[in-house]
Amino acid sequence: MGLTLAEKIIKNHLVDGEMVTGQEIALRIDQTLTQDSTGTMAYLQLEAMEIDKVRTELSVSYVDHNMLQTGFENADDHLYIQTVSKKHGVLFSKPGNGVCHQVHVERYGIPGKTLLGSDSHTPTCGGLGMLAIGAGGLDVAVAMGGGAYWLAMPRLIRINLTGQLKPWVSAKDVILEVLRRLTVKGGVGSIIEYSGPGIASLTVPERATITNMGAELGATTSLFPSDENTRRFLAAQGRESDWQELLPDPDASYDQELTIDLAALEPLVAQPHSPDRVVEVSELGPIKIDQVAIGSCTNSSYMDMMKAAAILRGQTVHPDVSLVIAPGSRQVLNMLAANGALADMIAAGARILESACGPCIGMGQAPRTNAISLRTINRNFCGRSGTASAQVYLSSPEVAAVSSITGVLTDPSSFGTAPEVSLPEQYLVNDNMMIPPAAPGEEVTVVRGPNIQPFPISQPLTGDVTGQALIKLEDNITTDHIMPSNAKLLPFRSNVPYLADFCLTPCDPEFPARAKAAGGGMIVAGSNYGQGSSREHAALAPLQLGIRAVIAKSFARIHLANLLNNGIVPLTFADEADYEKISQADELRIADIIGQVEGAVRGEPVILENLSTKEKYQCLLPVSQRQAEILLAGGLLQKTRQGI
Ligand code: MIC
Ligand code: SF4
Repeated sequence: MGLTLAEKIIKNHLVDGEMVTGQEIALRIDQTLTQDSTGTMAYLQLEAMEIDKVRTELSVSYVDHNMLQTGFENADDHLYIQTVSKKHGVLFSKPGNGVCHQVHVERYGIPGKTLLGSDSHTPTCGGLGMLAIGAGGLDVAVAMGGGAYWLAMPRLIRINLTGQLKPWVSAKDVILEVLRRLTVKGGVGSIIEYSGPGIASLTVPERATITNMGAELGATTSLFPSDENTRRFLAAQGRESDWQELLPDPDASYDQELTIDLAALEPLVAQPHSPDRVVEVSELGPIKIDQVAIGSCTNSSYMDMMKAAAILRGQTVHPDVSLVIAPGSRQVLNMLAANGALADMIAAGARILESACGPCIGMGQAPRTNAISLRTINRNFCGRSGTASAQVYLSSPEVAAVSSITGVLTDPSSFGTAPEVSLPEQYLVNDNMMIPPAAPGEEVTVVRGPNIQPFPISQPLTGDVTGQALIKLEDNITTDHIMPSNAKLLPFRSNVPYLADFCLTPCDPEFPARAKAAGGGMIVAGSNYGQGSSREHAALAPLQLGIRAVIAKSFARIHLANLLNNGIVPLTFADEADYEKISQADELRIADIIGQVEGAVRGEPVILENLSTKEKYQCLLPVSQRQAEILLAGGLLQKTRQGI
């Protein structure tokens, strides 16, 4: 039988295991990327593992998240990352050069290669036919050191695209439709491959919008074939030599298939506070809007920006709307400046932000109390904008730009002729904000500011694991709940002790104090616990507070790996009904952790005792021998130090 696209790339990079769904496989990683908000931790871990020089084909370190320099912290971290990158052989992208995923698609992604990034939206490069996976910083640090990346062989989902998008409907609507159908849990444990006649009409930047938001489906990654459109894009970036054709075999088989008729799609919008609460714009009607934000790694390409500029040309932003625009990269910004499109945006009354994540991660532009904010970003989790009471809607740049003029949520098809923007023949290439690593023999001093504090390292697990159920949480808790990120907290990503005082506070402001008073304990959660970001801080902050185990109905992939990598026991209920039987403050015990983890490797259940109710629950810990050793050692760093 033929191979799917993902299977072809996996087969070429397989260093251990077999391509059997659910079995652990190890992949050779060709490229890595880090960004600053997860990067400081990744490089501290790289240093702790005593890795001298990276052993990948290419490792790039971006600064794009922690860009507001309201104190010394972010600037200190930038300098740490720049110097540590230089020392260890990592290419450094200066602040202002752009959002990591946008720049990586433009300048470095290569069809058929593997990319591991310390950011959940790393699959953006899947738009180029690259197997691009998001992971925690520690996994990326291991990959930088030449180590393989381990994961359970995903299921394969094929999304067959037919037809062609109507005017005013764009790539964002395609992925919002997928989210509407599959939900934020629908991609967990899966790789999504796009195919069918419809893909011929989608350029690489449009495909990248779609693969980017595969992260919101919980997918391991998403992929488009590498075809003539890919060649054209790479040629326009002056990188045609990076192109190779890469298509699935015609007789490849998939675990699940669905078809989307592009011609049948209408402009869509995701309602607060989840990216899968998708409805047609026309269904919601003219909701009054306070803020519009166009940008983020989902929708900040040159083509997206040109569409927004064309809509804004000769218009005026509604008096009650604040329109903020963050072009995704310096390449995009420079091209908009050169061709006059930037002037059209400015003339219409847009507030132009630097090329960075910005509002997407609450780094500035927090909207007013109770605001309605319409954004082209990928996540509308509660509080992520920096304003707890704000209601964030997600849409395409077309819907966002038109609505910024009308002042209300507007189906753009009522706005006249849709702008036609095609892929440029030639992008403006200027890599002078990329700082190369040190030449052989060149001395580099790594500069560490006072904001960099030691991070917690878990101890080997022995005896019984005991503790109170410190909090009981519902389904779909995001990493933005576990470790909130905004302009006030992001500067402390290299200071876990400080961050820990904010852990889970959106769910319960008393949680950190309670955890500290109890000397640590356990977390009980619903399904899809830890969806969203790759931030390892969502494991490190609980670790700092003494959390020893998380018992959930199910976990999101990256967060599960982050818990294991940090020696926190992640259990799922064998019978979800047992979730109801645990109350906050119940005393819990996992007796004989070593014996039970070893049993789990053989497929035996782990018994969780509720000492308060005298009940026992069967739980699952789906770990391989390798993962069991990591967990028992107290995490991957400990295990790596012991030498695996
Ligand atoms: C996000 O979009 O949530 C982030 C901020 O890019 C995160 C990384 C982080 O928390 O630093 C992600 O997606 O992994
Ligand atoms: Fe940055 Fe937002 Fe993309 Fe995360 S989702 S990388 S914060 S632009």
